[in-house]
Amino acid sequence: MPLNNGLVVGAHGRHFVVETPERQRILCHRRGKKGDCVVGDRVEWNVSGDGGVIEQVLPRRSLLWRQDRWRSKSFAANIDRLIVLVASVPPMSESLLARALVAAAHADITAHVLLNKVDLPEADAARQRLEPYRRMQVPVLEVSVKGDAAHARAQLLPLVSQGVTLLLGASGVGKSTLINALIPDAAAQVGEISQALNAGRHTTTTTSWYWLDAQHEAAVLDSPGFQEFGLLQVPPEQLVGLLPDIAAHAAACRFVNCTHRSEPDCAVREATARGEVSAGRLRFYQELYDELSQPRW
Ligand SMILES: Nc1nc2c(ncn2[C@@H]2O[C@H](COP(=O)(O)OP(=O)(O)OP(=O)(O)O)[C@@H](O)[C@H]2O)c(=O)[nH]1
Ligand SMILES: [Mg+2]
Ligand SMILES: [Zn+2]
Repeated sequence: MPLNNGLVVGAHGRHFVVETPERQRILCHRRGKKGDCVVGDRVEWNVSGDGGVIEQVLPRRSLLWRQDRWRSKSFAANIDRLIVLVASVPPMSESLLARALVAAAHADITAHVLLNKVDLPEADAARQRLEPYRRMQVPVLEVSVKGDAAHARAQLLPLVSQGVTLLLGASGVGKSTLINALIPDAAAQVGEISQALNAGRHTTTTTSWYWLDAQHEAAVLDSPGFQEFGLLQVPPEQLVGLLPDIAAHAAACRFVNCTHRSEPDCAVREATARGEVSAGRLRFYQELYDELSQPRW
């Protein structure tokens, strides 16, 4: 019997929602319990009972993932771009943003930064903290999805109207609110920050696939907020190459294998002293380099 093609649009533990070319959604499980299938995967599957079984995961053109100390987590496969959302409130974690950008660069995925909730007074502080990213040519957009949804749509639609876009960001920055603004019938659950207790908040718990158009050519993926972002998949010697602002100066260091910490005539530290590289970014690099250089397992 020939295998059917499909696209994984949902993953819930060992169960996967597979969309067929005819746009039917079939509940499938993965043959042999392999934990190797993620949202965005193209798969071959067979009918089994009232559902299906995924026989084969087809080769990916991209995979965004993180490697923490004890586990690895794949966000999505075959995405064309990443939008990292940050917000005026909750205050952005620069480390999470910087780490998501490193993971995207390592996976060869174009990344954009979106600052949300610019209606709040904390917007200026957030803007300032994004300055180093603007300077290193990371595209940074600003919106207030709740305050001005039409403006947010006008900013975002040209960017997301081709291919597959993954939204990533800490809990509460407004990913689901943005999905609802872009796709009126999405009905993504939005968390009310005014609720004091986390229990009962409508936080997103699995990555969800939303088609933008009737032709199913463009999609936006909502994802659960994250708190940590391990990058142990990145060999330390590759790190500088994934940080454009540091890499711009590294070639001028006296030593080719300079780690930009205490070596003499380090062009990266000199550029930092002149204010051309932000001190926070140099610190981020140095701490991450040490973390990635720890003996593994
Ligand atoms: N002031 C303000 N609040 C906003 C804006 N956009 C979203 N919010 C609010 O921020 C809160 C969190 O929004 P969500 O869309 O649920 O955030 P999320 O990123 O999906 O959060 P998780 O699903 O937990 O990862 C909600 O109370 C929204 O109403 C905005 O532009 N301005
Ligand atoms: Mg959400
Ligand atoms: Zn150096």
